[in-house]
Amino acid sequence: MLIKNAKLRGKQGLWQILIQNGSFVEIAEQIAGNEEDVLDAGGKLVIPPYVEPHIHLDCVFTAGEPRWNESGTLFEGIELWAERKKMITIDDVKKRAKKAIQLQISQGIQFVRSHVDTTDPELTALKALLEVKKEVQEFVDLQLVAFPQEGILSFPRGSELLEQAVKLGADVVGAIPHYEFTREYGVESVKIAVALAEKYGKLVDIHCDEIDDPSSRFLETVAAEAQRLGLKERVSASHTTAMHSYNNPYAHKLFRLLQLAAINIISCPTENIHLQGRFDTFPKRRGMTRVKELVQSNINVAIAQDSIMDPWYPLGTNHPLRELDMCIHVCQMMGYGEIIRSLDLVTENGAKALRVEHEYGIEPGKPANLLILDAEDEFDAIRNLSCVLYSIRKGKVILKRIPAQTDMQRIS
Ligand code: 17E
Ligand code: FE2
Repeated sequence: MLIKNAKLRGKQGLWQILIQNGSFVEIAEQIAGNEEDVLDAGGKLVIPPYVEPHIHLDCVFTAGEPRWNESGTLFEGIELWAERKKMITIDDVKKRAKKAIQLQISQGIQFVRSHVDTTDPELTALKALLEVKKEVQEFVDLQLVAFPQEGILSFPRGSELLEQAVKLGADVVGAIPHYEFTREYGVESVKIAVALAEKYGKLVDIHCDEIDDPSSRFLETVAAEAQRLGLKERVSASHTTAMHSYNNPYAHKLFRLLQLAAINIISCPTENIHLQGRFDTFPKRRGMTRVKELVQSNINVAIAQDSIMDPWYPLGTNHPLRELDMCIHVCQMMGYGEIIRSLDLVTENGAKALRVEHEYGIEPGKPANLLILDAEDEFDAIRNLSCVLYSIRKGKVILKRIPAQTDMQRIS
């Protein structure tokens, strides 16, 4: 296949992209021959697929079951999920997760990391999602995080279940230190998760400091463990919303450690603008991590949806540009260059966090995964929340969209 008239990020003019046997072969302004299988991008922006680095596929489409979260807090969400969790079956989880993955495909997402609750003696959700992972691999790469929603040390057999989940096939080990009964349990839980990942050669992704408590400082523990063991990008910290409430001198000190440790931060803009600040009167904190300052400090930040209609968040379309839109507004990343560069947060930075860079990017030799957006450039895409016209995976068109047409009279 030859894609013609493609705009590429950071490059002037229009480009041609040659794909053979599912891989990129050549990217040049003019490529001779190949007149048969031609796709005209029409001057639109071609980018690598979107990455969804943090979603809870076991919980999707359960909002309102058994009740809606009326307080809008993380804590009511966890209580409601504990009730809904008692009713899950393999079939129930698979159906809901596949519906969400279909939605992700429709948005141009091809790489997904999902957390899966392991605080269930049967590990039903994990067993279901391990099946789903195989069944959808033609369309998305799915990583699974063993995520102890109700704690490692604060839930009966929490640690044992976590290890069992890794043995069953989870790719990543999680923890939730800010939710453990005590600060000491929190610190210990991070150490357990990192040690487990080390033992089995897995990645780490910690739900970290998702609370408006300025004394929730588990990110320093995560980063210090990563630094001590030299794990770097193999470790991610998700949410880190307490950072919004840290005093600036402490944040300054923490940033040095984050730079040294070189871990990833995953922020969930719509989720946390909704869940945080719920115990404030006025002024209300925004409760998002410091994305702008992290990016300025060269720390890898990716942004994520987190929830689709679950006990924590009632909405969710998994449109990466909607998440990005929320992020650049809340974090005031609205300089022209900031807007242009921010597309990295839903593409390359996510690929780095998921450790899939070797198969990611429009470069000769890599799998031919790409999107054609209905946009001229990044600015246009972000301003208009542009849709995906084509999603191509390993050289195969897996999505083609014709945008809705509007007929209206012209003003003079
Ligand atoms: N679990 C959690 O601890 N935090 C969240 N934001 C979600 C699930 C969605
Ligand atoms: Fe989460």
